Amino acid sequence: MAGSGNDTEAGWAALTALAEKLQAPVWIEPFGSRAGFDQTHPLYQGQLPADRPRVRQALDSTDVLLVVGTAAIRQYPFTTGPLVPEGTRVFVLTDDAVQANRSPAELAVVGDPAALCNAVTALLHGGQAGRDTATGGKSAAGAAAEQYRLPPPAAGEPLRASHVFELLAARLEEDTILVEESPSSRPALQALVPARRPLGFLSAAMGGLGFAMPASIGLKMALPERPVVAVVGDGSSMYSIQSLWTAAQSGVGVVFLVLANGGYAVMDRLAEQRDSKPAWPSFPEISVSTIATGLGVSARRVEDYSNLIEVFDEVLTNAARRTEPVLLEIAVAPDTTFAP
Ligand SMILES: Cc1ncc(C[n+]2csc(CCOP(=O)(O)OP(=O)(O)O)c2C)c(N)n1
Repeated sequence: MAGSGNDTEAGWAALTALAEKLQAPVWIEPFGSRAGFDQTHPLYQGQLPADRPRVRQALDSTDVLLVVGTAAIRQYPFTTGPLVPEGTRVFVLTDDAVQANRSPAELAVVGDPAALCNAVTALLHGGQAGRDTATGGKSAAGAAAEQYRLPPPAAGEPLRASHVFELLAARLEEDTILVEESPSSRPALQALVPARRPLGFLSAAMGGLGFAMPASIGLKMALPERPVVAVVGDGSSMYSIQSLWTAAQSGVGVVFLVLANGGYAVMDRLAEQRDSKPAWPSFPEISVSTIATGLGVSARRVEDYSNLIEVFDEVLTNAARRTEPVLLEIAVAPDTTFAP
């Protein structure tokens, strides 16, 4: 399991070499802040689920879980029972002593994850290739992407987050930095839009809202040669919306995609899972594109699939070279399920 602490060129290379030598499946950690592994690699399995029963299911028949660059294993929300299947041995390599200390692992080694992976690879003898992956040779990442893929909406049907992500994935340049703050659709985003370079994915681990908009502006200022795309829920966008003014004033070419489902969908789903009615209102009247315009950022609202294709083709072509921010408020239907 690759963690955010492995998200360096050296970390990706070292873990790839180790995984390939073992022909071992590679997951990324639940709710990670960064990718830690090439999400288009054939051994990549997707994001490990965030609750224990599904972790045990995903790791069924796994003899050893090697955790690289994070703690074992972030969970949300809490469920009872063992973290891993009976008999699965857990080892951790991390440069963070706190992560090592809180990991229920047989052994945790503190040091640079890339150097530690390389040391493990050097200890292995050849001849391990040919082992089946955890899914019998079929990638769980491919299956997860399949689960979220949708046919285009029929006439009169609303857009869904998955439509947006599929169109996005087909257009993003390989070195794009994708900044995520779209709580209810994060699982679909992770399944459909793979990180292909270190720093290809960035998020506030565990979801404190208000990070993505200013973080994406700072990233584009620090790394102007890379395209920066922020995918933000309409509710989340309201936590630091004033940062758009800075992007406009300083000429920072971030592409902001605001998924406008008119409410706090993830909170609504969590309330339903506890058999209670949401105590907070929805907000279909909030117009993020109007607010953005008022803050000096060029903004449009998109409601239609073919219009979205046109606008994406225009806005995402040569996104690296943008010197002005742009915001697209994309109307989507709220997701009706949530299982991170
Ligand atoms: C600072 C902060 N306040 C409140 C929350 C609780 N919270 C988590 S998700 C969420 C709603 C996010 O809404 P939106 O961005 O529209 O995404 P959706 O759930 O609709 O996908 C809230 C209020 C939080 N995580 N951080």
